[in-house]
Amino acid sequence: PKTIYLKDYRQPDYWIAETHLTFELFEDHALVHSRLAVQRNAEQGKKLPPLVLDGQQLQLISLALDDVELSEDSYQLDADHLTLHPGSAEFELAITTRIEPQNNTALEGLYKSGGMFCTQCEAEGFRKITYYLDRPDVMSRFTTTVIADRGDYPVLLSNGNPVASGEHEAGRHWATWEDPFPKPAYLFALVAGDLVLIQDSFTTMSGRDIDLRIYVEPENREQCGHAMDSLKRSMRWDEEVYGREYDLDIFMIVAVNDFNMGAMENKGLNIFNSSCVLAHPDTATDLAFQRVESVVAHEYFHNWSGNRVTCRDWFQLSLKEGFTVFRDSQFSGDMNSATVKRIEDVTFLRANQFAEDAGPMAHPVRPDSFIEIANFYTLTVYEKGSEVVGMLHTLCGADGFRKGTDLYFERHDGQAVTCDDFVKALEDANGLDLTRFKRWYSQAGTPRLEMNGHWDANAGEFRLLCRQSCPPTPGQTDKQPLVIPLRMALLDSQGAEMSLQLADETGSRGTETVLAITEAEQLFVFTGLREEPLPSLLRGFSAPVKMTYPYSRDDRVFLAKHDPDGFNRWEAAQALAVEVMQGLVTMAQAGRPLMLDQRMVDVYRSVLNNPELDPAMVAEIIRLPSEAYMVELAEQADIDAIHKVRETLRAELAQALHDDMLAVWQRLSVPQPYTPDAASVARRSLKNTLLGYLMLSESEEIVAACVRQFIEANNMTDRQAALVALVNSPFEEQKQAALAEFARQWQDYPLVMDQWFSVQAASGQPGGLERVQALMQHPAFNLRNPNKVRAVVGAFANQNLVNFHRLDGAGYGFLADQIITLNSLNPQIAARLMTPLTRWRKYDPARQALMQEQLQRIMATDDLSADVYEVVSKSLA
Ligand code: BAL
Ligand code: ZN
Repeated sequence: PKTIYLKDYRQPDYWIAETHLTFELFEDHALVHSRLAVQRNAEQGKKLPPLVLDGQQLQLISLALDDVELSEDSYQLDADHLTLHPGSAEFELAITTRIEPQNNTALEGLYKSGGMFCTQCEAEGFRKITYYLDRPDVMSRFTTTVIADRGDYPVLLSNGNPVASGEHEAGRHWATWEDPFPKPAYLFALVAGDLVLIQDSFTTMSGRDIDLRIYVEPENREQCGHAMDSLKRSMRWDEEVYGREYDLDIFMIVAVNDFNMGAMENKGLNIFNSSCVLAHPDTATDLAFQRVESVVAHEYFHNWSGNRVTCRDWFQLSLKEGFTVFRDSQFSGDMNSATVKRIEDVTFLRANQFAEDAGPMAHPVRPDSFIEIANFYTLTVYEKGSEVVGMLHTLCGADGFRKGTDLYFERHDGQAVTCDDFVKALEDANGLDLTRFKRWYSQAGTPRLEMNGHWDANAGEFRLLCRQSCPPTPGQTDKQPLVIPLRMALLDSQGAEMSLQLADETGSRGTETVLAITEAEQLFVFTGLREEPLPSLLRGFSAPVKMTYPYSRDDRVFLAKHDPDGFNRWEAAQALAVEVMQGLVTMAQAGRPLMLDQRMVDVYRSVLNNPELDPAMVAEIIRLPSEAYMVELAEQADIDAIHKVRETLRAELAQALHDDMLAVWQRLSVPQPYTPDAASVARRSLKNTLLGYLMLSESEEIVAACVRQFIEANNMTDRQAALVALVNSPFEEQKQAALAEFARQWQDYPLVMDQWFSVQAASGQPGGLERVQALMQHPAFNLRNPNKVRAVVGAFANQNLVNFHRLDGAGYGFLADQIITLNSLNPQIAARLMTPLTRWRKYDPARQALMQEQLQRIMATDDLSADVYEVVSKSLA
């Protein structure tokens, strides 16, 4: 496989002004007729170069240039391209290809999911439909006609507005769609199926009525209300916060069961993994509801940040993804609790993206090279990309950021642009120079920010010394200083924020400020202080860095109780827990008894008994750092010790805080009618977090209450939380009864069964691998369905660390087996499953050797896909 470099980017030789597609869909094949209006790209010179179209796994049926059929000796075909030699600068190309959607298990291009036809073209799926210039800078006006059997496929959809439809002979019918907005092929979509429609409408800020439609299989009709509501709120929010109005007359979402990603923002026709659309209180947890809300918002927001303004090339993927993740995070924060949302995002980033940034697949937010672009839909491009946009928002301020995005959308509407263009718009709108800041786009690795403070009582000065560095990453050894926005305050001995006056400035900065750290080493001197302050640093996690400051444990306790900033109160409690757990890991490794630091009990008790705190915040604060995060923080991770320490600490906390936890839990457990509002979600979150702790007491009353909650719950959040608690308990009889009852009740609901699978696959109870192997034999399991693979294999390898990393290496062998099988079925999913094996350097020599052995076994597999090859070869490099 070939490496593609950003530095080699050049404009295409030809443009495609218009694309007319006709799909004839049959059960055993599809015919795709395309008519392309092609023009020479004048900027590339006058000479006529060959036209090289992308195409893979296609059978070429016919090819005509300006209505003249081309003979086989006038063009060249290879596995990836069709090359022909135009005689003029402007011409029409007519191509017919034959494909077999029913055999497409990779779920890229046109494929069948259950009884419906659907597409996934990002990044490079369109070339599996027809020969085309399949690159995001080629934007074309599409007209699409779909022809299929009316009985089996009454609904025929594509991008844009419906313009005509009719009947053909033999029970077939057709529909034509016209998309007035030029778009790259990756935004093309088609759906044909027997679907029901949930319809609503939205009046835009300029008074246009938009027809909103969600299409699902008939049995899911009742599960679309939340997605529709989320869509309408997203549309309003984008108008209010970004001034962005929807453009077509119709906006459609289709739910599909077999889908590699969460969802796809095709113009006017979003195609969703059903897990990101369907939500009903009986079948979906609060977490699932939140995911639906954020994914619906994300895909909708892409209409501007992605579709109206798209990417010049795939190296710029974060231009649309980082920005859109930032926008959906802002939206979720506005809809719920902004602080809790930030805590969730930071927790996820630190446990997962930081690990990616420290591993063999580390790459900049704007990668320099790739072998397979599908491998770069990563946490770095998405989540770190969003952090980079968030820092720009911090540096410009909310108003300045809005001015910048207004300019960006105005300047680049209808264009395919770069991350530099995005930053330039922010610079121009705000009169800023962000040259140094842009290193965030080109430099991989998680920066370290070492902070130190010095109090000069005589001068009333507090000196804050910042030192930044960044560890080497593959292909990048020399790192440059970045611009790091540090949101901070200084607290007095009562926890109140002090007035901030920098020695080299005249005006005061109020009581909270953002320091721009731009140098490898930088000193900030705060003056006019009447007492020694305790700094509250990196509030809201204002930069994606690993920050250290020599806080004592007592400092952390103080901050956890008194910092006026909610995020940093949580952060202090987390940091305290991390420090305590790291200490306990050392004790466990030395075979010493594990002694609990009473200060943790003290913090948790004060939080539990603080009636002012949002219950969702309490739940976040008393949740111990995950095993994955502890692994990420460790130089060499001892997963057995980490697991033991975390479980022991949870049990000790449950015991020490039993009465407090029980009192709060009982108060929250009073039966109430189900409501989905944020306050109720917060209460359920805390109640179920406490149930998890209380179950550790192994008291029969609690177990009985847990079983009761499982049986009597009026919503899936409570039912599933009870199931999780039982599955992770030693109460075998109750556990098996609950699992059997759950499966009996929900066997016909694939998404609910996904939960049933993942609860078991992720359980750290002994025998995890055998459990997972048995689950794969269950009739509801299907290796061809990505959701099932994620629920069983993914949950086991990513969340069940203690079982996955068992010392005999059987967990690694199992994962490698699945990757090898999936390599030929669905390379994208196979490559995604590689992640846990890429982290082999984190573990002890024995495990390292076992993981490498499996990587080598994968590497030696015949017909390795480019997707898997890239990850495995980089992991072994
Ligand atoms: N563009 C791929 C799916 C998403 O990020 O929205
Ligand atoms: Zn996206």
